[in-house]
Amino acid sequence: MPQKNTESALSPEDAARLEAFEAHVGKGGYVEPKDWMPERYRKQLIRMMSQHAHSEVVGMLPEGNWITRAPSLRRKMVLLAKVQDEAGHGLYIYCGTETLGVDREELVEALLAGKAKYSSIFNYPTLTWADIGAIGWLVDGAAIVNQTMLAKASYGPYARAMIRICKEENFHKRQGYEIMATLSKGTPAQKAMAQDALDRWWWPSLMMFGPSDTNSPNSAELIKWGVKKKTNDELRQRFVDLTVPQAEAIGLTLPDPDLRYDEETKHWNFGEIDWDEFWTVVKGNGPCNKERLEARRRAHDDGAWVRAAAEAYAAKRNGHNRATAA
Ligand code: FAQ
Repeated sequence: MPQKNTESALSPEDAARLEAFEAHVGKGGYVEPKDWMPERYRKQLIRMMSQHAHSEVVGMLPEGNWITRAPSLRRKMVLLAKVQDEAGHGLYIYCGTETLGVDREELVEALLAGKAKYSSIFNYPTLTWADIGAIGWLVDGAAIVNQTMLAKASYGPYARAMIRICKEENFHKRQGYEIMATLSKGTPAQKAMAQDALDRWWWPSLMMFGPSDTNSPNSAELIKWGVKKKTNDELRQRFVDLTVPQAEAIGLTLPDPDLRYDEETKHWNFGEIDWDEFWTVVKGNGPCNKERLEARRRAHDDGAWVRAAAEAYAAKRNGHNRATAA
């Protein structure tokens, strides 16, 4: 797979800076917003962090669907809190992205125009209550595996955001696993509902980790610069290894006839991922892509008055502060 270009035609001064930068991140050093960084590093981070922020925000939609239909008050409160957490993660990561000199409005416009990517996983429908359990267990579970690595990323604001976010994702994962465990111990119909949700969410969850290493154009550069510490396939494998015993513990079966434990490698081998499905979803043609973007656009329009009010309030406060300082 061809790698993306790094820096082209550098001045001798920038070449020396690049060398020092690479030595610094190579030793595990952090990069802060005001530090010198290669333009390409900045662009890569803006790409990755904005996609991540969009994912958190779009990711509220599949679960948000079930807030009014949660089966008890307790479940409703927990789900509400989780969905609100995802909004917070999105805002937190947008703030982190802004430290790289990009405007949040620009990023949001790209999302609403359908030009920006967000995680493929959020383009699948939530058909039953068990899907809420499957999302918490698998989607948040996958996010934790990925984000625990990103908590050591070389860009300081991103790494710090991940530390806080991972703590909340752990709670999300537990609430999802608990829903699945409860359903699995319930009536045959409840258990069947949990199994059906697992059958539908398993493969899309594996796709969250991105294309296989041989087809991942960004990985080599991100690893060289310490943004990613592990490859897509390494993280996917870790997720499978962690999840197989969890499924067994609650009596559910992962929908993969090729799943086998390899005594030598101490890893679970798994079947082939349907990459055609992955790219179809990434390119905007998954089951819910259009619905998700329409919902985001509607929410953005409906929230226009809040943004206008916040700006008017900030302008008033600024005027007041200037007047009291004079
Ligand atoms: N979906 O070269 P690579 C969450 C794109 S948060 C869509 O391997 P890279 C919490 C990729 O962007 C979930 N597109 O890319 C939650 C690239 O396109 P580009 C989000 C994908 O960056 C839970 C192209 O394919 N997490 O779940 C996907 O090295 C519940 C080639 O790929 C993050 O964003 C995909 N799955 O690795 C919220 C974590 N995979 O930009 C609500 C941060 C790849 O060149 C409810 N991001 N692509 O046009 C990452 O770790 C990485 O960016 C990867 C992709 C691993 C996603």
